[in-house]
Amino acid sequence: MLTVFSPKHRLHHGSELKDGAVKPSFENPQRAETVLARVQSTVLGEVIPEREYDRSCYVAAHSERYVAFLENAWAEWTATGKQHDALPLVWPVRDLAIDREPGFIDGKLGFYAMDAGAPITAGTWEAVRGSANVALTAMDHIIDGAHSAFALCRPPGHHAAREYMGGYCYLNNAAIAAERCRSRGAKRVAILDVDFHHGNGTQNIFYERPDVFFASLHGDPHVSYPYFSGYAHEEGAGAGQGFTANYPLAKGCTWDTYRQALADALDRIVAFEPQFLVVSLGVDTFEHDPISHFLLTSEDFVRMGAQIAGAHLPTLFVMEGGYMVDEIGINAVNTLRGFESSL
Ligand code: Q9C
Ligand code: ZN
Repeated sequence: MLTVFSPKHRLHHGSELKDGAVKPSFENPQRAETVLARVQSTVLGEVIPEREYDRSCYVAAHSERYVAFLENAWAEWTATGKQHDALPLVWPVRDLAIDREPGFIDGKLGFYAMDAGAPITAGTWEAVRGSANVALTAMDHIIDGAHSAFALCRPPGHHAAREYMGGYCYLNNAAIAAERCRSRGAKRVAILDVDFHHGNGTQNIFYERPDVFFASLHGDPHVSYPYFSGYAHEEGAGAGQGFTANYPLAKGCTWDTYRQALADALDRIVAFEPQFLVVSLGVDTFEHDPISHFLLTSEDFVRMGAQIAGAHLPTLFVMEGGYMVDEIGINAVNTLRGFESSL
C-alpha cells in the first residue's frame, strides 16, 4: 500500500490547556514521525510526498471565508503584538449573534472554533494545507486505479466542520478527499470514521447530502468529547436523511462489542453502493490511549483492517487521532496490514 507523507506537518506544534496550564498538545509532531517509521520498518510500501492542490479543493468542503480565516489568522494575531499560540476565549452560543463574523481576530477565533483545542501558530496554515494535500494526493492515486492508499495526515481533520476548527483539526482531510471523488465523477462516496471521537466535522459537512454516506463509531457523547454530537438519533436531514449513521459506544468498549457495530456500519456502507470508501483512521480507541476510554488491543487493529477489507471497496485511509505515541505506529500500520492481508 502506498503512503503519502509531508514533512510540512512539523511546522505545526501547538499547545493546549491542560490541568490549569498551557502545555504542549497531545497532538504532537512525534505522532506522524512514529507512524512513518513503522510504515518504513514494516515495508508497507512506497512513501511519496504530497502534490500541490488549488484552494478550490478545500473550499469544496469548507466555506471561502473560513479558509481565508485560517490563511490570515496568524498574521492578524501577531499584528496585535502577540507571539504565543492563538486560542479562542469567547464563543457565540444560543441567543448570541452566531451568524455575524467579527472584524477583530479575538472574535474571529471564537466565531470559527468549537473549542480551544485547535491552536493557530506561525506554521499552522502551511502544515494544514500540506495535510489536506496529502489526502488529495492519496485519493487521486486511488481514483486513478489503486485499490488502497494511506494518507499519513497531520494535523488530523475530522472535527473540522464546514466553518469551524476544533479538536486539533482545521481542514477536514477526509471530507476534502470525498469531495475530490465527487468532482472527479464518482456518484457516491462513503466515509467510515473509526477514531475514538465522533467525527462531528465530517457529519456537519455532509449532513444534508444523499451522495456521501457517513458512519461513525465513537465514545458516547453523553460522556465523551465532543459532547454535542454523535447520538444515534442523528441520521442526516433533508435530502441527507438516512445517510448518516452514528454508533455511540459505552466506556470500556472492547473488540467484541466494537466489531458488531463495525459490521453494522459496513453493511450499511455496502448497501449504499459507493464507488469509494474513505476511512477516518484514528487509533485512539487503543486500550492505553491517554485521552480516551475504549479497550482495543494492537491485535484488534489487524482484525479491524481485515473487517474493513470485507467491504471490497477502493479504500483511502486518512490518519486522524491516536495519542499513545509509543504504539501509534504499530496500531495504525496493523490496521493497514490487516486490510491488505485479507484481500
Ligand atoms: N485533555 C482527535 O482525535 N480534547 N481529536 C480532549 C484532553 C479534545 C481529539 C481533552 C480531543 C480531540 C482528532
Ligand atoms: Zn480522536
